[in-house]
This record gives sequence, structure tokens and C-alpha cells, in this order.
Amino acid sequence: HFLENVILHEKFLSGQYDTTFIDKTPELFVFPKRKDRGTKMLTYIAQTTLNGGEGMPSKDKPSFSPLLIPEVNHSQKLQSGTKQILDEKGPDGLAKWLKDQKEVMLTDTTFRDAHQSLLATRVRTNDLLQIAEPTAHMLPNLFSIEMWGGATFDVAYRFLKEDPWERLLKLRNKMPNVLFQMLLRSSNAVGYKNYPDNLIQEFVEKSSNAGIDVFRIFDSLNWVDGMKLAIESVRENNKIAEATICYTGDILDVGRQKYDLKYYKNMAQELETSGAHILGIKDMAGLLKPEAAYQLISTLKESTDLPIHLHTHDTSGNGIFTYARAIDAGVDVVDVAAGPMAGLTSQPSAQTLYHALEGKSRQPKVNIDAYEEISHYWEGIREYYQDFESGMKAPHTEIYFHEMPGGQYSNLKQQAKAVGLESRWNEVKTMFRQVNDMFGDIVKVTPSSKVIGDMTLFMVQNDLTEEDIYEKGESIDFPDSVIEFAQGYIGQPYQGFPEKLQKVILKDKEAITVRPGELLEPIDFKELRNSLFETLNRQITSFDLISHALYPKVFMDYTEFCESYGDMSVLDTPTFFYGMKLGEQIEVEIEKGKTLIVKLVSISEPKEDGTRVFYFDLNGQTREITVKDES
Ligand code: 3PY
Ligand code: ZN
Repeated sequence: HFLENVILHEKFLSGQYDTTFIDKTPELFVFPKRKDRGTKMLTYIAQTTLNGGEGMPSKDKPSFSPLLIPEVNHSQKLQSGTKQILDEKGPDGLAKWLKDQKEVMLTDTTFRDAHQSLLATRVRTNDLLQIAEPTAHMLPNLFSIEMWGGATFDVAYRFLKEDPWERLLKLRNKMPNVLFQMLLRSSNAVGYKNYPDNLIQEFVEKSSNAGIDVFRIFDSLNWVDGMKLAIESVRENNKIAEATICYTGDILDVGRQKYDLKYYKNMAQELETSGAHILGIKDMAGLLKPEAAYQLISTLKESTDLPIHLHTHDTSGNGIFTYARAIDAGVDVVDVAAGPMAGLTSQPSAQTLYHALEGKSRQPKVNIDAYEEISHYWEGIREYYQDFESGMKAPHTEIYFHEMPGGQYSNLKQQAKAVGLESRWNEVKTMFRQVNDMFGDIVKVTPSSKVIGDMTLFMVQNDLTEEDIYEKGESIDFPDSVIEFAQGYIGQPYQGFPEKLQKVILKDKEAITVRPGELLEPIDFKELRNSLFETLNRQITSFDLISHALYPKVFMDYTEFCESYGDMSVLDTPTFFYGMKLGEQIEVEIEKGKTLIVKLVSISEPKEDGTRVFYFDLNGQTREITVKDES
């Protein structure tokens, strides 16, 4: 506002100023009265109560049981863990240490993929923070905690109105003993398209500095050329490169030979030569059947020296059996979630796996009672997010047919519903598989899975068959993501694009065969810093720059939200999503030691202009907030 005042002052505008202008012009220091923090927060609460939370309709606030947070015994020293091993021995030393472990190790995904897959990625930082310290104290033997990346990054800004970097820094502070793991989509970073190389490098550097130790790096088409830059960046930062193969198809299906054991073996060896410290197997849809897991892990153990980390989704209900066979074959780490956040489209349950391995020499070394106690907390948390559940109630074996990734199933279903295709959901699933086959049977994971999903909805919605695409393709405007895929903008599929289809989609557009990152202009971070400083009129952090470069609109919308309402990550989750009930009183700690006591006293009838007045009691003083009823 000071700069604004200077620039808009009549003396400044007419050029009648000298170096004493600022000192002699006291009105420059008169700023428009800004809304105070309390008023902003009450505005958000009133808005949400009346019109619903971000991305959800208005609804009465349900009643929830108090959360059960395990007590931490602070007189007991925090047990050191894998983080200290990495800090002492470096990434190669850690990989060697991992290979030497007799028991299978566990990565806990409750803080990331479990809620991405079950609850539309909506779990808020506050809810993660409350269980962070107990987790560090009670489960110090975990290999890692997956708590960042994938969809959590943009969803944090878009729907939770919080800064994902802050989440990382705060969790790191509470969990200093176990490795922190993230999911990195190679050149797509944590987004849905390829970014310039220098942005990927900057992203890896800053997330390493902020606390990430293990980067699970995959390419949505298993294109190793697209992964090398990310692998090298992680190595340069002295962190762990878990270079990852996405598992697709079925190696047990002899009639389907595109992705056979040899394919996986070759890719593993390529990743090893490219600098992987750990080999990841990412079974994003849960297609890896138990015997396939045994064969795959046995083969890869023989063909590389890398420790192997397996990730699956329990959609079919076979997850535990798959892990048991992978463990028989010598897998080093598997991904699990705390019981109440496990199963179905999420990871298999940590506790179930522990019990399934009773009597086996490789049963993981974890405190099972601690897991159960921590699970009581997650049971309560899951209730908070009931409106984001996918509706899947039972194991879903059709996954072996349509092959949709765990995180995509509910998402695509929502999208189908939004365009009026809910009653044709079975057709959508069949078409998804058909589109996959038309595209030459590709790996399907963010963002390639989105391409298949977009084309599927497009075809069902417009009643197009495969023949129609070839016959009427000339006059069809394909979805943008499909055109970009055919242009090579998300990379090269294994064995190339089906030529005929590619021509139909591209029409007169050119396709590239090099890495998109080679062609994209580098981000000018210095210039971006200056322009953001001018727009936001505050200090710009390196984190802000990266987020803006990845998601300009999402980031600016978030900053605008903060301007209007302040930092709403301080609210408890039910209030954040549903607002307040009449007569309810809540406490909000807006900063350490500063708590506001808020009571919703009454709400007026709607006025003629459609507004209502909310009467609050804020720390003993009455406040009125007027909001428009948008229903
Ligand atoms: C993501 O990229 O977010 C995924 O979880 C893919 O499985
Ligand atoms: Zn996953």
C-alpha cells in the first residue's frame, strides 16, 4: 500500500517531487483499513456455514467423536531411525544397509497415498501434525513415511487453502528420525505436464532442503529418458533416488506380451545404470497378482544389485497375498497404511500384513500395539472426511480388466457423473480398456491415465466407437490432453504411438520425439521474483517461486484466498469444511499462545438482497458478518 500511495499521489503523478517528497508527505503513510484477522476468519466461517466448504455443497455439520491422540512420553529420548542412517552413511550406504536387513521393511503411506486414494487427497496438515510426533516415537523402525508429492501438492493449495511446503517443514520438525519419502512424476514434477529442466532441478533442490529424503521417481510412460534428469538432480542433492518402474498389464497372461518379464528386467537394468539407489515397483492400479509378484521380484533380484521397494493398491483384495509372495522372493520394502486408512483403493494394512507374516522369518520389526494405538487416531480422522469417500465398499476385481489406477477410479467416476454419465459407468469402464488398447496398450498413471480417462469420457459422451474415430477423425476435435499426448508432450510410449491413430488425432500438427524439457524455455526465477514481489507486495520465497512456476493460477488463487480470509489452516477440520452450528463455540489458536474463542450466536433471516447477517461472539465481543446466500 505504501508503494501504491506513492505512485498514485498527485505530486508524484505531476512530477512535483524531490528527494524529500516522502518525508514531507505524511499522507503516504495512511493506509486503507484492512480487515483484522478475526473478521476475516469469521467471514470464512459464515461463508462456509451458509454456502458450503471448498469443493463441497453446504451441509449440516455432523457430530464427531473426540480424536484419540496417543500420548508421547517426552522423558523418553526419540529413538533414531533411517534418517540418521542416511545422514551418517549417505544414500549409497543407506541402500547397502537396506539390502542387509533380514526382515522386510515398511513404508507408511497414510500421510500421502492412502488419503489420496481413499479421501480425494483431502487430509489437512493439522490432522497430520497431531499424529506426527506419536508416529515418530512409536514407529521408529519404519523404512520411511510417504507424506508428500503426487496430488497432495496442488490439492493443498486448491482445496485445503494451505501451503504444501509448510506441511513438509512442520512434519519434518515433528518427525526427525524416519526418512521422508515423496512421489515425483519426473519431468511432470507434481503436476500434469512436462516442465522446463531448471524447474525440475530447482524443485528437487528445494524439497531436499525442506526435508525430503527419498524421491520415488516415475515416468507415466515408463520412459527412462524422461526420468534421468530427476534421478541426477536427486543424486546431486545427496538424497535417495528410488527410480521406479510402473507395473502394467499382467506378466502371467501369455497372450499379452508387450510388458513381459524381459521388459521389466531391461527397464530395471537401465534404471540401475542411470543412477538409482533403490528400485521402485509401482503397481498403481493393483494389477500385480501374487505369483506375478513372486516371479517379478525374483527376476529383478537376480538381474540388479539394487534393493527393491514394492508399492501396490489393495483394490482387488489380493494385496496382502501379493506382498507375502513378494516377500518370499526377497523384496526389501513394501508400502502399507495404518489399518483404518488401508484396503480397497489404498495400500494394504500394516497390521494385516504383520499378522499374515506371523511365523515367517521376514515378519517386519514394528511395534504392532503402537500401530493399533495410532490407528485409533486415524479411525476418527477418516470420519472427518466422509464426504470425500469414493463409495467403493468391497474388493473390486474388475480392476484386472479396466486397469484404472487407485487414485483415478473415484475421480473418473465423479467426472463421469458431472457430465451426466453416472448411469453409464459400466460402459465407461469398458471403454477405458478399449481406449487403452487403441493407444497401443500404454502405461496408465498420472498423467497418461488422465489422457485415457479424457478420451474415454469423450467417446462415451459423444457415442463414438473405435471405427468412428478412424472414419470420422478428420472432423473430430479431440480433448487437449489427447492431442498433447499424441504430440509427444508427455513423453514417448514404449514401442511408439500407433501411427494411424496418431495421424487422426494430430491432423496437421507436428509430433516431437525428443524430451519436451529440451524444448521448453527455462524459467527466469529472478524475473519471476520481481514480478511476484510487485504483485503481492511481500517478500517472495523460493518456495513461492516454484509453486507459481508449477501452477500460476492455483498459486495466485491461493494467495487471493489468504488476502480475503487469512490463514484458515488454523481451523479444526469440521469447521473448515462445514462452518459452525448455531450456538456452537470453538477455540482457534491463530498463533502460538494466541487463541480466539468463537461462538455463533444467531443468524438473521435472509434480506431482500439475499444476504444474511451472522452474529458471532468473538472473545466476548459481538461481531456481525454479512454474507450472501448463494444457494
Ligand atoms: C500420483 O502420481 O499422484 C500417483 O499417485 C500415481 O499413482
Ligand atoms: Zn499409489
